[in-house]
Amino acid sequence: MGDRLKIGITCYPSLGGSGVVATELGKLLAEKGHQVHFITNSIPFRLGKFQKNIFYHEVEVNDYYVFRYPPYDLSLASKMAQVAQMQQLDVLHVHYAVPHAVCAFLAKQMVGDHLKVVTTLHGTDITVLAQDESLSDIIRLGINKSDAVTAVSDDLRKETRSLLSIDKPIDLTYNFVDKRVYYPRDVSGQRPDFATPNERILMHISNFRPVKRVSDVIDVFAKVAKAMPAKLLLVGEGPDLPKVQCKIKELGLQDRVVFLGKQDDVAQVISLADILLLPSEKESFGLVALEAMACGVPTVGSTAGGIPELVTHGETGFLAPVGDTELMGQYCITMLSNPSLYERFKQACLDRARFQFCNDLITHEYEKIYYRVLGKE
Ligand code: GMT
Repeated sequence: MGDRLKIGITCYPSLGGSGVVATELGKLLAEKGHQVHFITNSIPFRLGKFQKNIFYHEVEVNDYYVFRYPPYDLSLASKMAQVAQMQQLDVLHVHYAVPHAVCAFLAKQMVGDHLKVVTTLHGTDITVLAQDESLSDIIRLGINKSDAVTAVSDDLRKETRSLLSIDKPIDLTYNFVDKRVYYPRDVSGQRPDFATPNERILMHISNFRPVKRVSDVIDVFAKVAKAMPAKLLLVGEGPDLPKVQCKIKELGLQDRVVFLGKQDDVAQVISLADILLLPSEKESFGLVALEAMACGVPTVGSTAGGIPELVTHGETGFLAPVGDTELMGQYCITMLSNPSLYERFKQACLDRARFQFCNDLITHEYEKIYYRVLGKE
């Protein structure tokens, strides 16, 4: 164990927790001396500045006129095989089963069995797509043909086994945050732009898809705003945004809610908040709650999916059943009206993020998996 490896990483490179985790992992592996080759259709948005040991190979789709639909999956599989051969990759680590695990399997068929495939399941690839019968067999194939499969929570592991009848062992490898980036930032210069000293700030960050239940965020906030001076900062954009805007207007909360749109420097933005709201219908992990936790911000949210594995109810936040906005609102009020309780939660957040979900720990877990599939334990 300890050899420098050549690792190919494929993920969805645009916004989304799986893309963030895959990119951050690649950067950390490169820092540890491994050679990392991103094989994606555009530069991963968090890749940032030039860094030694990191390479990017763009997947270009052949839009030949006979194709009704350009075959992205075949282009990706071919590119994976080409890069694996040219760069002599040891491992292809793909994030998201569809289509990445299947493309990696095809690449392995072209390159040979010495190329090992590790698939990380992130959530919607299983919780939504695997329920579609037209896709479940191919998702199962991708998983079964991977040399190792990891899931970002135990809940997702269980769901994968039951939905797809998978017997193969699945490693539990939680998501992580880089502690050099996620820590309580000094926001004393920015906070006055959003709230007066006596106002509390609640925040929600997501892609505003229905699964995030942003409408519940507004209901929770409305309850809190009745009890104390408060502001709600909404970060991100997505399909439910217009609906949410209407609801805010209907409830007469326009002066209390600020839309920040998409933001890159999440650690700085999250540090403005007193509480993060995450009332999702489904959430295999909830990376944003970890980002908040690492900045010392407790979460109030739902008990959906893997959230309870991340947020310890009564210690680093409070969780209620999906849709119970009354209880979530009450939890926020309890926390915000009791400064010593709030301080305890804040400290527990910092400790839990640092010790349980630290970048060093989780990067090492992935390295162990790579060495295991390569027989280099
Ligand atoms: O939640 C999303 O809408 C994005 C999605 C993704 O593919 O990036 O997030 C999934 O993966 C994240 C990283 O592992 C998890 O933190 C999210 O909980 C998971 N989303 C769902 O399960 C709905």
